[in-house]
Amino acid sequence: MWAELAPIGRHRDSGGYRRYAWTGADGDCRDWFRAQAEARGLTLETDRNGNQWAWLGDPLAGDAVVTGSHLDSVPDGGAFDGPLGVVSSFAALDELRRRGVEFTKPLAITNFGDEEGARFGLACVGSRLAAGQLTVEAAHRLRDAEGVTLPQAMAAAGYDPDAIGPDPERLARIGAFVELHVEQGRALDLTGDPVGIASAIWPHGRWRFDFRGEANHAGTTRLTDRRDPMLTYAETVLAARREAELAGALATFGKIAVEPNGVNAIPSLVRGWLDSRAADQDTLDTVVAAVERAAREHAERAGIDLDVVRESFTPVVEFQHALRDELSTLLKGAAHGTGRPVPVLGTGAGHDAGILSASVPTAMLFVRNPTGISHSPAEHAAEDDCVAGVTALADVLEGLACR
Ligand code: HGY
Ligand code: MN
Ligand code: MN
Repeated sequence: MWAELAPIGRHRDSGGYRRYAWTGADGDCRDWFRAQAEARGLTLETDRNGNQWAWLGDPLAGDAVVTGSHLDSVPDGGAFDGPLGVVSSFAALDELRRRGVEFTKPLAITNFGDEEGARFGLACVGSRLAAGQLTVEAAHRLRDAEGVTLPQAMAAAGYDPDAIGPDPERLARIGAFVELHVEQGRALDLTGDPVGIASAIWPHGRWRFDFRGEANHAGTTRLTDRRDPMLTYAETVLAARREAELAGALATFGKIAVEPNGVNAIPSLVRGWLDSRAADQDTLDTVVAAVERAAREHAERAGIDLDVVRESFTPVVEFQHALRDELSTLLKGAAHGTGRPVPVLGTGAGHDAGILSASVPTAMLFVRNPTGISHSPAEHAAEDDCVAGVTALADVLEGLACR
């Protein structure tokens, strides 16, 4: 399965993945998902928002146990973020069939669309739409860097953008959603565990800073005559790092767009995107407010116009304690190579499970990432740890859905 998925959307020079929502690579990933579902005799459904569901048993029976993740990537992302959860879900089903278990509840494996928000800027579009956390109007307003809107992109991929919307009946039929995901930090590497259980997801968001100055000639405009937005942007990036350090939080300016983006032209506009995260909402609010204040002070002094727009936001997620503890119980003991309880850990990375936790009981399993590197072609997990993840997921699914 892994070998068939690996080449899809992989960039030949960077080795990273460019599987953006509703592009050809996304379509190829969806075709791969369909083939895996059909090869296992599962009934494939694509819901109104384009999320894929591979069912074993009657989807309408209710109290379903659902597992899965996403297949889309960040620009030049790694092979594991998302795909490890989907491949492990199919592999765990294969393992359960080998064990000869009898399912007492419907089981579904999912591929949630556009989890990374790499193309349209909003994270978890597929699961947010399903959970009613993104309005149809707001979704229709999303547009990519080329100005292509989400409806245009969906239609071009053969999906009906007017069909999207909340799916409460579908979510009401889910008894538990468990997402396996490669860890995007080094906690399990430090504790020496192949598998972990999620406790919480930090609150996090994305804010777009638009710095507007005055375009001019780089070779003839005196420094004192300039209104250069790049300087104000640079001051803001440094302020973000300072404020995050002060607060023990995280702040990243990882994406920038410059107009006109000419080597010999003073920019008229610099757009910078801030990704900020913190263990609690107050800290996050404090950091973002401090960064915006610093940006406005610098802009004021330099005669630069500034607009700040919050483009994506996810409040803190505390995974449901009963399900979290049930996973701990199901994974107790030497079955997972260490003989001690599987560690429970928080994360700063967002996931579909985090979005769905507002609607259904959800839990997450993490697989050790020896370097902690993610959102990079260097992202890696050892095969033994991935197998331990499949075994753990199979144990969890057996405990939740089988006699
Ligand atoms: O940004 C995140 O935390 C996730 O990878 N979407
Ligand atoms: Mn990711
Ligand atoms: Mn992910």
